[in-house]
Amino acid sequence: MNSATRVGAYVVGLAVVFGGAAGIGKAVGPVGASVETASHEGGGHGEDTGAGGGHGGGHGEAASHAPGGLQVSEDGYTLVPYRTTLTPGKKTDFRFTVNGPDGKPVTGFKPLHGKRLHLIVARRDLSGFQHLHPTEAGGVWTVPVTLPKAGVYRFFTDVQPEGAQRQLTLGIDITAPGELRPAPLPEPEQVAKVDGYEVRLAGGLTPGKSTELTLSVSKDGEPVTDLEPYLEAYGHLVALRQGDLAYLHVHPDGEPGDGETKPGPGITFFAEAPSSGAYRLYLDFKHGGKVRTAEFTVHAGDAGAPVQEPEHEEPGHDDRPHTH
Ligand SMILES: [Cu+2]
Repeated sequence: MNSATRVGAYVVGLAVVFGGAAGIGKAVGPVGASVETASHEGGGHGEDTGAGGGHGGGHGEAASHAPGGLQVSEDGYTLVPYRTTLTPGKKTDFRFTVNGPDGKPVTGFKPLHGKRLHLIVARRDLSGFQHLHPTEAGGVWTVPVTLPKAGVYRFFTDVQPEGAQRQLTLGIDITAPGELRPAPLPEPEQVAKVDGYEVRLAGGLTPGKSTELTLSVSKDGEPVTDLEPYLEAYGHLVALRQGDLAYLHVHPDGEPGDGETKPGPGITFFAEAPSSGAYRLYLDFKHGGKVRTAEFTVHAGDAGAPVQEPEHEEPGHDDRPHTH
C-alpha cells in the first residue's frame, strides 16, 4: 500500500496544482509539457500569432501556471458551444467552435497525438468519463454525444490552434437537465476492472514530487503483452482533480516504435502533484481493436486532509432513481 493513497478519506479538492511531468524531460510528450511550461507573457492576448510554437523552455515557471480545463477562454481562444444543455440519455450531435483572438472560428490546429482536437467529457462528480474525437468542417466541430444521466458535465477540448503558443485545454459546463443524483467518489483501489480486463496501479501521487505511476494490464490472470497503439501511445491517462475538475493529460514514458517501450503489460507515466487532493485517473488503452477505460481514485498526500462527511449512507443511493 502506497502511503500516498489513503483509503477511507474523501479529500475535498483544495488548491492542488498537478505539476505533471514537466520536470522530467524524458517522461513528457509535447502535450504534458506544454500544459505546464508555457506562461502568459505580459498580458499578451494571443495576438502574437506566428510565434511558431516557441515554448521558451520555461520549466522554471511551471508552478505559476494554472492547470488546464478551468477556463472557457484562454490566451484569446474561446470554446463556443452551439448549445449548453443536452437531454440525458439521448444521443445528440454536439457542435462547437474554438474561436480565435479575432472572434472567428479557428480552422488550423496542430495535431496532438494524431488528432487535431480531443474532447473529454466528465460529470462534475467525476463519473461518466468519455474521450471523443469530433470531426471538423469549416471550423465547426461535431460529435454525437450521449450524456447518460442528469447532471452538470464538464466538456474539455484539448487543442493547439495554429498561432497559439501552447496547447490549450478549454473547459465548459454542459447541463443534462433532470434530477441529479451525485455519485460519491470511489475509494482508492489499486486494481480497476473493465470489460474482463484488470488494471493494477503501482505508485501514487506525492505532493511536491514527481512520481512514477505504472498501470499494468492483464486479462484472465495473464499479463497483456500486445497492447495496441492508441493515439501514438500504449496508453492515455487523463487526471481530473476533485473539487474543480482541473485537467491534466499525462503521457507515458516512451512510445510505440521507440525501440524501448514494450506493448504491455505495464504502461508508465510520470506526474507531480505539488500539494494534496483527490484525483480521478482515467486510463485509455487499446487491445483487441477496442479502446477501454480503467478508472482509479488517487489521493495526493495524506496529512491534514479534511474528511468528507457522508450525507447518505443507505445502500443503493448512488445515481439510481428511487422506485417508490
Ligand atoms: Cu483524444
